[in-house]
Amino acid sequence: MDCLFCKIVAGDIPAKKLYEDEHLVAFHDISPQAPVHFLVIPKKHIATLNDLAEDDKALAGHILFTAQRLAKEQGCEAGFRVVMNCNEQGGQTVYHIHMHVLGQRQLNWPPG
Ligand code: DGP
Repeated sequence: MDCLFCKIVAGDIPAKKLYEDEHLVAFHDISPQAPVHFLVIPKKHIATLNDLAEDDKALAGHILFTAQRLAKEQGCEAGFRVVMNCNEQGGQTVYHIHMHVLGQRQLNWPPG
């Protein structure tokens, strides 16, 4: 198992977890880009958004609704952003899908 986020799922690498259930884990990003910046990841290893399958529809929805709920819990009523980077040109650096949730500052558009 040579995947950083699989190691976080397994508890082999520590992370500041916000939430965990049978299917996913949410934890604070190690390099926060906003006062609130956490990641929601499936426990199942899926390398990129392109590898998400039809069978993963419920899991994808669960990730999105967990992001929504945790953003509220983190005080992001004024707004927040979710981001999933895909592959090199999309800015992906860890090849285990993750939804970034950023908030508690004004976010601008377009992103870099
Ligand atoms: P991306 O560039 O979309 O693949 O984002 C990967 C994110 O993962 C990046 O914002 C930094 C974060 N990250 C990388 N290594 C670790 C780690 O060991 N622990 C935590 N909590 N976050 C990490």
